[in-house]
Amino acid sequence: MFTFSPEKNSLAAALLMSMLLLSCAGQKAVAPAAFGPVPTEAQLAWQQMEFNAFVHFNMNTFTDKEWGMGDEDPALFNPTALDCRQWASVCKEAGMKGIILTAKHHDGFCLWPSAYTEHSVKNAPWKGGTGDVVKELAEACRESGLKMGVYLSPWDRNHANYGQPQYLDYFRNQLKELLHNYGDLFEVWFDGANGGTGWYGGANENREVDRQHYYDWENTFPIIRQLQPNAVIFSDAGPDVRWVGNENGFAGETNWSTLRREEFYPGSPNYRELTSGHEDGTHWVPAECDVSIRPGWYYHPAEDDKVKTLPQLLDIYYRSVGQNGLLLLNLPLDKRGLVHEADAYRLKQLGEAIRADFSKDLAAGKKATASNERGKGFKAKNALDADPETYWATKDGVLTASIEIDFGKTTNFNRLLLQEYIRLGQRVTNFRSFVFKAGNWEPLASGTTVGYKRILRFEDVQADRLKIEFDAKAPLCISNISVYEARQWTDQD
Ligand code: FUL
Repeated sequence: MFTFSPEKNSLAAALLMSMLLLSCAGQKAVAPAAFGPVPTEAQLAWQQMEFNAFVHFNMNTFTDKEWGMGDEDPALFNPTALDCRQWASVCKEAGMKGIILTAKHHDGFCLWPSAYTEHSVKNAPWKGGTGDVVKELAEACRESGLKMGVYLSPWDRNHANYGQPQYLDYFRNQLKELLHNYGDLFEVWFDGANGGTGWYGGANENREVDRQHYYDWENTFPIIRQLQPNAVIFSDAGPDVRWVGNENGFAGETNWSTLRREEFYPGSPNYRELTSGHEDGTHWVPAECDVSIRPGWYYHPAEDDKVKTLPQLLDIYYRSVGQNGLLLLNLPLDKRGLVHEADAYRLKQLGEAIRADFSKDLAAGKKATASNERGKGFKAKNALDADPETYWATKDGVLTASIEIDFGKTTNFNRLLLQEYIRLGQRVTNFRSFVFKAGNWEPLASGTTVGYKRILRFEDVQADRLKIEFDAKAPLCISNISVYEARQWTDQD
């Protein structure tokens, strides 16, 4: 039976109160609401790959051309030592995470034995017509833990029906073969070069197409969604991943992953806007920066001494991955069907340099204080842990805030790496960094957008405190701030 006792009751009240206080102290603040367009899981996984290989290997390799007319004899395709495992191992050593192969370029020659054309490896002397490069690459990628993607040129200078509606059935049938028969693909790549002169089954004429409407993309994309739901679709206009608007591998210093997507189509004339995206973009369409390790996309013996230098490649890395883009670095395979020794050597150097420069984060776990914190679960220290899923966030309405990092000792560094928690959208419009010297905060480096990743390069600086101020369009969500001491690399390294 319950009897009233004043002592017992006040004890219970005190207990209840302390439990309440404890649970309040332990309660995580509410996460910021998503802002604007946000990435899908497939787009996020793609962005986190950061650095992939493009492989141009096809009929052009054997004719020493960049674009074939479509009348090339399949008998010309005869690699003497094709080895997809060699490609995969070179790519792995370079730190790449996936390989996209030109399964069919503009000349229409197919690297797989398509049932819909005679213009393929099945009529080549290579392996007596039983070879399938796409299959061999799929196996090599699977073995080495790389992901695979395919480039299927919409423009086909071999096909008699190109330019007519019937060609679309052919194109979609080929797409289905690629999507069906080779396991998981991470990306499907559609080129913006479309229409013009070609062999076209012997017609040898000029065939212009209405780039915006001819391909009826709205009815092609669902085939990919259905057969490869985890793949992203690339073209000038996305829908998932956009071309960066140049073939130098450079994203804009201001680079929004958002785009007014409806204003573009593959081959649209306003492509220069793709370099920076649109701050007021309606869709999440991050930039992919494609560039070749040599002047050409295809292998030409005359370019054996024109492989980009290590400093050039590192510059490309900083202007793509370091500017909120993904780097798609092209390897023109040689007539043997191998990555040429000169390219393989440079890629090994590149992988070593990137690994060495980003091996030791000098800000990791250091003391961080922020001018504003949203509350428990969103503290400044989250930006200095190694966990990409935790982030420092500010309160609703706080759009400018700073974070101070105390290294605890004088530290030499020359790189600053910033990342936003992009699952909730892209928010930062400007940032400024400072180091504390002789009693003053001296300006260091500044920039505009951050997005998934932004890396700033500057001369060596020695400091024991670093401060970064951000302006954003919505509460800040900064998942990572890192500081590194990178080397000056040369080709001799
Ligand atoms: C261009 C093509 O015309 C080139 O041949 C190459 O494939 C490059 C990646 O895209 O638009």
